[in-house]
Amino acid sequence: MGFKSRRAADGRAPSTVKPSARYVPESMVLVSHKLCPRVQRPVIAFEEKGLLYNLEYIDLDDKPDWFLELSPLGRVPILKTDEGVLFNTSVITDYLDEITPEPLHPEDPLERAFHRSWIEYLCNILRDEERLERAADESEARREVQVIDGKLAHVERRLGSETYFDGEDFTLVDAAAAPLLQRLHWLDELAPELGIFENLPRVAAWRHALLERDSVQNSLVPDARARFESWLRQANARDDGEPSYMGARTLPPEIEPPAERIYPGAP
Ligand SMILES: N[C@@H](CCC(=O)N[C@@H](CS)C(=O)NCC(=O)O)C(=O)O
Repeated sequence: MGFKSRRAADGRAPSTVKPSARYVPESMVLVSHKLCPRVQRPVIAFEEKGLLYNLEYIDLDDKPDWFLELSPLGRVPILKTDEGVLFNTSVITDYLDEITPEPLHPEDPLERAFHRSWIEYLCNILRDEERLERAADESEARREVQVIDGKLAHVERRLGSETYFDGEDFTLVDAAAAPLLQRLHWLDELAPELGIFENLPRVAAWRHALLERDSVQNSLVPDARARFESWLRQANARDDGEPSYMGARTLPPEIEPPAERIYPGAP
């Protein structure tokens, strides 16, 4: 562990978001896994606000005893505080948004509730995306894409022609969509024949706007793409030990990043 800033030892790019060096309480530590899409949401919020934060990674294959003691669900992310542990991504992100300046949630309670509804909706699609990662063959992959397409069609109808979910200002809905759209973007590059974004022009444009954003780029470890592809190649991506459809589409690099399992998430 240790104090991590945007210029952290893990090599993430220096942020150009905001110059102010403000801190969340130093005793607060966000605990996660290097490829966890869920932890990206609070990290993106920190980055957007130009805050420095503590981030600690654990190995989900070998969960430390202290983590199992702290985390009732045994899942990341958790936020350690002096007074206890928070253990749900939405709860953690909302709390951090509330205790720091420049809220990324709308002020109006009903608007805020609309945003929270869409955040939950988008987060649940991560589970479909994870199924697509593990699809055995092209027909299974196409079925998963159909499910994702059907769900994102609702988002497509909700999006306007502006840059972000709710106009030109970045909100926590954008922070929630970014990890999902990042992974779908990687999968789209690996398997363009599946046409993941084909029927979703607004979602596709939103994806590009989000992936270009500094805060989103800084929410990934530098070798995230290589780690993701390594995960896709792992035999344990599927129960029968065969590489998944997506895994077979990756080109093994000469030096593999350390193999780490990613565990299917849950809402
Ligand atoms: N609803 C939870 C889901 C968390 C979750 O599924 N985390 C995954 C990593 S992204 C995890 O810890 N999996 C390990 C396991 O289930 O053992 C949240 O949003 O915080």
